[in-house]
Amino acid sequence: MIKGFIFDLDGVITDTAELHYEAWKALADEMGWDFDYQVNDKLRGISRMDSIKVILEHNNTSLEEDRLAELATKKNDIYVASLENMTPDDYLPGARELLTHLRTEGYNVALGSASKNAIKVLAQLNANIYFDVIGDGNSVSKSKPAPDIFLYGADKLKLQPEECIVFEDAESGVDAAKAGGFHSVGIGPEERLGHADLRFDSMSEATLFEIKSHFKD
Ligand code: B16
Ligand code: MG
Repeated sequence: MIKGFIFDLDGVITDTAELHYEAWKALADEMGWDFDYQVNDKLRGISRMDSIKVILEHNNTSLEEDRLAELATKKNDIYVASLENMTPDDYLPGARELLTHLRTEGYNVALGSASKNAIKVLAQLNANIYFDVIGDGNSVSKSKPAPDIFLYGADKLKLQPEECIVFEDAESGVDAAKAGGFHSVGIGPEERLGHADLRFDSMSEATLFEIKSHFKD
């Protein structure tokens, strides 16, 4: 029986991919690195330090770990400054409706994000009220596709993985959900999320009615 939901943040509740893109792009331009939307898409769901390594690999470059951390911090400063403009109008269409419905129906809800800025994003959206548990980039050390962040959420909700549905927009996120024994809902295209148990092109299609009928709750 489904008792809980665990939501990824970026790409499911709100679309920060563009803000991440702009911040990485500013850093890349300064460093003379090639960086485009295709590379940005590979960074979905993966940690900040793993992201900068993907960008360097794309540029056939390598740097010392300390320098990498310094540059990742620089990118983060740009990203965090851009979050100041985020408001409660910046939910992805359908996300707030689903979260509200889950609250009124009494489901347990956790956040399972790789972002170390999740608390800030939730505050900008005024979204804390929808979550019983916050799991973010500071909660576990192994990032997606390891299942740790979702196992953390389920444990705090006092639920078994098979009692929870994970919502994800990243390939690595659905991999993580599967590795942990969770049900999965993918938000995005078939090419990226065809391996999810259920997939919607966007959150506006992900109604509780659709979800319940699929998972026969
Ligand atoms: P930060 P999610 C992820 O969040 C993003 O999808 C990913 O692009 C980003 O690199 C990662 O958070 C780390 O973010 O630099 O803010 O710690 O999709 O897992 O909610
Ligand atoms: Mg995401």
